[in-house]
Amino acid sequence: MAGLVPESVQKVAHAALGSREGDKLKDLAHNTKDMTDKDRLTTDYGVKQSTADDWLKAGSNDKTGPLLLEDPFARERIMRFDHERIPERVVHARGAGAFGKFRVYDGIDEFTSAPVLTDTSRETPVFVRFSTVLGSRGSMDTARDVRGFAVKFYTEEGNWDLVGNDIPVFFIQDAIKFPDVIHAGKPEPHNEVPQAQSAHNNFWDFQFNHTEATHMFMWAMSDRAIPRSWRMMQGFGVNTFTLINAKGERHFVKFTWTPELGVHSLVWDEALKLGGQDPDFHRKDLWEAIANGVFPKWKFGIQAIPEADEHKFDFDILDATKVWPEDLVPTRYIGEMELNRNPDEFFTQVEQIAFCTSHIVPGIGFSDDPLLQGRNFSYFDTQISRLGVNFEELPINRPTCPVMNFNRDGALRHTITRSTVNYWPNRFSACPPATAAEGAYVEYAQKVAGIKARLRSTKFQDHFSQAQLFWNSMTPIEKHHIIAAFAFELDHCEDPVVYSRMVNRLADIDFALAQTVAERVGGDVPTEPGRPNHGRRAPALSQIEFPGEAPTIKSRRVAILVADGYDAVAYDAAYAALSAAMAVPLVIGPRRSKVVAADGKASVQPHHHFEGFRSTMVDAVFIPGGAKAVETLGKNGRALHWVREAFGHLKVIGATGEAVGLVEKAIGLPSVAVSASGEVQESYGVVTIKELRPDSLGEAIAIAKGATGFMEKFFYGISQHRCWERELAGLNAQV
Ligand code: HDE
Repeated sequence: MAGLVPESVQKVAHAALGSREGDKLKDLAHNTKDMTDKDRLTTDYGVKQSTADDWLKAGSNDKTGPLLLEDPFARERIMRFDHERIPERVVHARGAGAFGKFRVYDGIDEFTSAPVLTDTSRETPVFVRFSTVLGSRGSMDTARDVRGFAVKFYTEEGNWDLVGNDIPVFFIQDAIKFPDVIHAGKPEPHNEVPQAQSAHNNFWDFQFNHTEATHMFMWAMSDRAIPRSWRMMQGFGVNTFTLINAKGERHFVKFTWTPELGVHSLVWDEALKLGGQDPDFHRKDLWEAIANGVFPKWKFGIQAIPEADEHKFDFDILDATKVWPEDLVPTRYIGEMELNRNPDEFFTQVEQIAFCTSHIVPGIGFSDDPLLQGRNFSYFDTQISRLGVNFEELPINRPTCPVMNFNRDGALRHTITRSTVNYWPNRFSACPPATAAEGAYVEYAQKVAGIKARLRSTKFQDHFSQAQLFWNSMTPIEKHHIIAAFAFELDHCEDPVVYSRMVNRLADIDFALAQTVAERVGGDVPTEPGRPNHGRRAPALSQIEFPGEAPTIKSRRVAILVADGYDAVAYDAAYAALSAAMAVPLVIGPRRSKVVAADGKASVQPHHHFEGFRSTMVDAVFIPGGAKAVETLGKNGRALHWVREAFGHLKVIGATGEAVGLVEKAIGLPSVAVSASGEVQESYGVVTIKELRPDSLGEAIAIAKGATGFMEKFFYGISQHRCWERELAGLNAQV
């Protein structure tokens, strides 16, 4: 039955079944049922039900009569419904995820004995969940927030959970502070306001009171906190882990994911609007890309430091508020992850997946990072209150390798272990511990010495150097965004103590930053720097300067605006070229019913109309000419707003023929040179031409800098994500 079982899901599932990637799918198949028209409605205990509509009553055809409590069908339905919810995650409640596979292409035997990182012939199934941190389960996807990036590798040696974020550092150094930082960020206790926002008194009060948070809040005010897509974010393990090789040597490591599509963000105004216009923007984006076969990919990288070099840096390498700058410890990319299958059911897969940082496999170890060690306790503990003590038995969580032990009972245990003994040692030698040769996890024999005290080593005390390094490494446009973010956030703090102190804190990072923000939010404008800026930079921290992959417009949404009388030739040419480049053309018209072209023959049924779908939901806009169409669009306030808003959000706009005048009218800026000349013209990301004909396209559209053709220039602009020159020139209309 078409539509009953999601088709996209099934296609990839079947393709994967013969591979190691398919091991998890095969495993899940034991618990997966397809609902079909052959099924008949039953109770949970298997008895067929004659109706789903009427509760058993004592009445007659003239009189309905009271409901009978005896009705087991009705009671089961209501009781099951009453208990449908489980506690949402105490943080990272809002999220979604997908299945995929991981493969290492540059095995790192010199660092680890873990086959998942050494065996290049292996494919490891994964499930990844992305999330925001502060909002509750129904909150908007585009809030300014850190994004979770949690990966469960179903390895042949057991599950490895790498529970990371899209920002490489964290607010606090010691896990004991976690309840404080989260309480301060979540809605305030007296009125449960605001939802999914850091823009409030308590959040910034905490930041001021914890100088260790300085580096992290700079990242949180940067564009990293408003990603365009989960597919366009980096992921970081944040904590320092260790790798142990076959010779028993240990390295400290940090793990990184880098997306194939580049690292890109929304602009703030857009993020705010999307929160209302499409609160599911990110989860739909991931679903749509996978359903369309444009599978998101990330390269997997490691930074490694030999154990002997632990103390050679001017920061503590176990401090989660510090990055390991790439000029000191370069990232080596060794593997790739692809997400290629949407979940079958949200609750049983995305909501019930349970990550534990304590889940590692032989060859991988922890470090004495005081945040990581606390996390290792917390995640396991929280799953017990969310899902119960048998959470590892849930289909999405259970490993694909054998599991056998003497853990027993507890709520909702459902593995039936046949044995007369449930302890070790036992007279049958049943289920003995494994030897190292059999693959047992053997702890690294780490020397431990010291006093028992509540301490933090001296190097943990430097809270500003890397905050300055981050600020110094930003491009002018990124700095501009950070200033605007502080101005927004502190404007939402009503308590003058909070915003004036914070403004002064900014002077510890950069004097000009502090002055500009103080002027905007009303704190006392600092008269001198809090501390000197060391002036060092690390360009890889900038997402604009970050070395990108080959430019691509794969999976980018491009709106084509039409009305009756549109130029069908230009439309067809653009639509075909966009589809060939694996972009997603979306036709937007004044209505969703048929729109007829200028030649009176061609027609199109728009995907959406101007009111229903907004410019915030696309990456670029194309408008084919056609005198009548352009006249109609020019009289439609919402259509004009579409163009003006897309321009304000720095999106590339392509227009041909009469549509060039429409763009001119909408943006009304003489400094953007717009003309419908025979030649291709480009001005601040507005690409125009008099006539777009298929023969002006050439065979394949090369997406490269310096391209000259109309479509080439338009595509290159889209591949660059946004036209930053427009913002730098102060041309983005405040929409
Ligand atoms: Fe978490 N974190 N965290 N966290 N975290 C949770 O576990 C915690 C931290 C991260 O998609 C909880 O299953 C402590 C850093 C992600 O299911 C909880 C500390 C990083 C997710 C918890 C941290 C993260 C969580 C709540 C300070 C980046 C979502 C629900 C020591 C490396 C995983 C749950 C998912 C979830 C505790 C700090 C990432 C309460 C105590 C640093 C991506 O156990």
